[in-house]
Amino acid sequence: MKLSIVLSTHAAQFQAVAFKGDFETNVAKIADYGYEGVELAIRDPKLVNPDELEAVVQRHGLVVPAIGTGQAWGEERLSFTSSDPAVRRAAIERIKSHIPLAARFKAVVILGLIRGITPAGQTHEQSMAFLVEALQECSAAAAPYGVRYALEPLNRYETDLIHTVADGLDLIERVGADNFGLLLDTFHMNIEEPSIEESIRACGERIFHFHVADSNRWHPGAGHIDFNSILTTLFATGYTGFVSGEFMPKPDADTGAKRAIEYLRQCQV
Ligand code: LER
Ligand code: MN
Repeated sequence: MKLSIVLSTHAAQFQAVAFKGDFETNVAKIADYGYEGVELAIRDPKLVNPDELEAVVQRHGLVVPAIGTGQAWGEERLSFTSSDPAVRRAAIERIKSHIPLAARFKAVVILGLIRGITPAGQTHEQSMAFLVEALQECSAAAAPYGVRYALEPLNRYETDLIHTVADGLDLIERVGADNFGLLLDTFHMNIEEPSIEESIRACGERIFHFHVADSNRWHPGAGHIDFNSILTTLFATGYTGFVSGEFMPKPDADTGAKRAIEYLRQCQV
């Protein structure tokens, strides 16, 4: 099992990012704890120096399996489903601007809250139409570079759009692009899926990335999710990607990161 953990390149408000602050210090710690990868949360690729980023990550022997984009919603309210065409355009351009960095790292680009939330006065149907259109444009732009997008079903308290694998599979059907799939996150699945294992099997080859947090969004092992069963099911689909820790810095970031790897390494998968 290849393990990574989420790290923000800049200070972020998102609570479930364990590591915030000095980038290289955190990369060094993550490598030291035994992780093989670091998932980077990047609000805007313009704000990072790709050569420096690559040098730091390589210096510590890590790879970048995925790039998170949600801070563009969290800090700037960019969204694929805004009723304002200028905001939708900015969101699409922002997401396309991740392509060169993702190609360099062979990383999947994560689409979480950039999908937005249906604004007052707009129908769900209209939001879905905007979403499909945006995803088709982004997927077509990324395909020549071998870059893939993974949309993450999120729980009902974060958005009204795409809560489950079933919703995600319908969306995949509508988007119709081979480089568009899903990111499954055990925290959200525990809230929304009737059976986490059944949904993993249903998603199969369209699982492009995988987040782990326990039921309370602490590190795996701190709640009641059955990771032995879930990870066994995940790898039985033929999944060869990373299992990436995205959990709250509880009791603190370092302890959470150490406990997560210790717990996941002893899972029988
Ligand atoms: C991001 O990966 C995530 O899981 C969401 O909860 C962000 O809002
Ligand atoms: Mn997640």
